[in-house]
Amino acid sequence: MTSPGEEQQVSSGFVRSYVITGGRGLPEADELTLVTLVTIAPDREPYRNPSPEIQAIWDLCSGGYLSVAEVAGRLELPVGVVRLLLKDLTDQGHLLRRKVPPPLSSLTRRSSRRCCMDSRPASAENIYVSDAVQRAVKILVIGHFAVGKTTIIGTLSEIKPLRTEERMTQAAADIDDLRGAPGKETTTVALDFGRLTLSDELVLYLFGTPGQQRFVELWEDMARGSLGALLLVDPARLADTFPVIDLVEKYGLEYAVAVNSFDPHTRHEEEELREALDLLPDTPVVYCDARDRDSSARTLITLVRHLLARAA
Ligand SMILES: Nc1nc2c(ncn2[C@@H]2O[C@H](COP(=O)(O)OP(=O)(O)OP(=O)(O)O)[C@@H](O)[C@H]2O)c(=O)[nH]1
Ligand SMILES: [Mg+2]
Repeated sequence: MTSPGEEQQVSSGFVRSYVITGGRGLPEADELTLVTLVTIAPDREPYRNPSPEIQAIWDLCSGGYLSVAEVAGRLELPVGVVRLLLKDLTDQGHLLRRKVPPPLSSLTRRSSRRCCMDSRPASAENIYVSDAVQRAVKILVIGHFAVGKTTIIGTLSEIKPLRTEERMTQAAADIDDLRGAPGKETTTVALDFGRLTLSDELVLYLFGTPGQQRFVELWEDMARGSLGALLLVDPARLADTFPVIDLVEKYGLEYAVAVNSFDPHTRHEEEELREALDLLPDTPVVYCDARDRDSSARTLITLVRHLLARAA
């Protein structure tokens, strides 16, 4: 707390966001979701005297389509700030966007069959989504602390996994250390994410979402518009998964359970695990090694098939 007359300190990130946005309120997430694909329209003339951030977005987005989250991750800017700057570019007619994510039923069975197995790591030179891709969807990779979320995203992603920051209000202030910024009403949480092209037309973004109850506000944002979730479980720490399942069910997410066994000696039988986690009979359970690409790909295919079956 600051005493009267004492100057408030704020974090450099907070100041930076404020300066870049000119203190304007950030746009609603619905306007430009994390997975909206954007590019600079080919016929547009570059700005005169752009800010460094607009220039950086212009340069990055002139090469092809990228998701909003990728723009934020690559430029190391908070996603809210990037949304605001992209909205400005849209209002001025500089930006093209791909469609909003499709309803689940429009995903083809072909997509699920070809999922992962066809995808090749993007070359170092080509960071952009293929021109043929019309749609991007979001899948959450969820689980308790240190269960392998970042690992499985890194294993599956065709691009080097990225990080972006999401804002949260003070819900977590008593846990997160806000002493450097008294009076600050928001805190940020880092999300790591990767990309996987599922078919010629469809790209999937995997977002690692922390499972602690204090991130509930983040969940509201992340669950909206997501296709479903991969729930990572360490069988040696089953109790840590209960609150995560509560969150998944609270937000009505379809999910598959991926058992990421750290200790090969702690092998729970599937029935035992289902009972312990109180799973519905049709919730898929897959044993996987988050470090192994084939194993992780099989797990993701199981989830996508489950989502398709649910949507049918
Ligand atoms: N033995 C083993 N180690 C793993 C496996 N998956 C992940 N790890 C390791 O476990 C540690 C935690 O994995 P992360 O991927 O960082 O877990 P996380 O869920 O992203 O962790 P937080 O984001 O901190 O909650 C890392 O050191 C990984 O290398 C696995 O299947 N087996
Ligand atoms: Mg992580």
